[in-house]
Amino acid sequence: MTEFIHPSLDHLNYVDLAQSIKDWALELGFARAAIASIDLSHAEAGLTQWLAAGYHGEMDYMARHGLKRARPAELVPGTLTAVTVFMPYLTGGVDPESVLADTNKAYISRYALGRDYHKVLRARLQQLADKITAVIGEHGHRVFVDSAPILEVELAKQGGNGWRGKHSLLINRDYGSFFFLGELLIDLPLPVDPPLPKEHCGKCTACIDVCPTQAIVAPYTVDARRCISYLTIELKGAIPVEFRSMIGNRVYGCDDCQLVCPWNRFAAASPETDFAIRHGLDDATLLELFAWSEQEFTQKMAGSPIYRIGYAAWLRNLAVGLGNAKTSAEIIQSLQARQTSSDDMVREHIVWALNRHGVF
Ligand code: B12
Ligand code: SF4
Ligand code: SF4
Repeated sequence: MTEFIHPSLDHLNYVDLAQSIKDWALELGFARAAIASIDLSHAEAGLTQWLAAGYHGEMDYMARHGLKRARPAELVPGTLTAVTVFMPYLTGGVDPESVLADTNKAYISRYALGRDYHKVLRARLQQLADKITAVIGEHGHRVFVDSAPILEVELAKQGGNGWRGKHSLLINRDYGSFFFLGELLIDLPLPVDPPLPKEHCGKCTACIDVCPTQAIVAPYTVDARRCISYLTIELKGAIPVEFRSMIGNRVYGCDDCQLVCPWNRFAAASPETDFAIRHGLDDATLLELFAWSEQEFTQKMAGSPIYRIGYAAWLRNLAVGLGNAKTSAEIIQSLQARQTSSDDMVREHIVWALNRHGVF
């Protein structure tokens, strides 16, 4: 590894610095790091069309920054390049397919079984920025992890960390797609890595075909309003009735388009202890989670990405799952026990679920 101290940025050997940054990123636990050009002008038309079609639904923040999302230098003045990284999150646990197949179980997206990734990735990227500062001195930079303002997949693709699958997510030959992306926008003219010469989806359309709600409306284009991830995580109010039966037992996010992808067949487990499964969330039953009090939810989900949706949306999602489960006296009783819930939105989902079990 190249380690060096330069007294002034003018004399930097940027090629060595870029290599060192990538080495440090791997030492900090990222699986891959690349330097990406911040010219995303090719993505502007796609972004504009996506927003114009209303595919962002109620995610107003997606439209708020307009084309700045494709123009990092307008978002953070002085930005010249982006360090783009990813970190895998699978940590083993029960086979996802068996959980999806059991209507009594609650399927929670595999990224949300452990500690909130925003905190984990942001802290590591900040450590990377601090390391660069320690070596070259003060410089302009800003860390991004899943924040709405920038097109993260486009940046990762641009730096050659993978290609965009037809489900719209980034895929890497060696790691599949079960990873989080993060970036460091930086004011250094680092030599950029090229995008991959080609993508590797070929004629496959498995992700489009498997999507329970037909949310992938065209290759590379997701209508968020139909996506179970949006319906169970981003949407604050009632889940439109037309989607409830299609959601099945997916109570927080959805992984179907990634589970079916051939590139994920050999996805390796993440060594990150922060992503270790908490509270048996990989294999919990709908009934046990539905029985949690608000206090239990708050205590158990503290530090988890699930905390963000709040108790009402949690019960809403579980009620939909229970409505889709095989009818049993236990399920009907537990739904009835919560019918006095103070939240109108939750109550309406419970009534829907009871109706599905023939209770009117
Ligand atoms: C909003 C958002 C969502 C929305 C919308 C998803 C979407 N596909 O746009 C919802 C809530 C549905 C969602 C769901 C999920 N998300 Co999300 N999401 C984001 C977020 C914040 C912004 C994405 C965005 O800008 N969308 C808007 C559209 C315009 O962007 P786009 O898809 O890149 O659109 C381009 C293409 O459509 C392209 N295009 C249009 N037509 C054509 C045609 C061709 C031929 C080509 C090549 C391209 C093309 O042009 C557009 C502009 O570049 C990013 C983080 C970030 N800041 O980037 C995470 C992010 C994309 N999500 C992530 C994850 C993990 C998920 C889920 C897997 C979570 C889950 N398990 O439930 C699901 C997967 C659903 C899916 N198939 O996309 C990860 C993906 C990691 C990876 N491997 O790529 C990200 C990067 C977060 C992170 N930091 O790790 N997400
Ligand atoms: S996450 Fe689920 S609902 Fe969303 S696009 Fe993928 S398969 Fe469809
Ligand atoms: S399932 Fe097939 S089309 Fe979809 S991302 Fe994977 S390889 Fe590409």
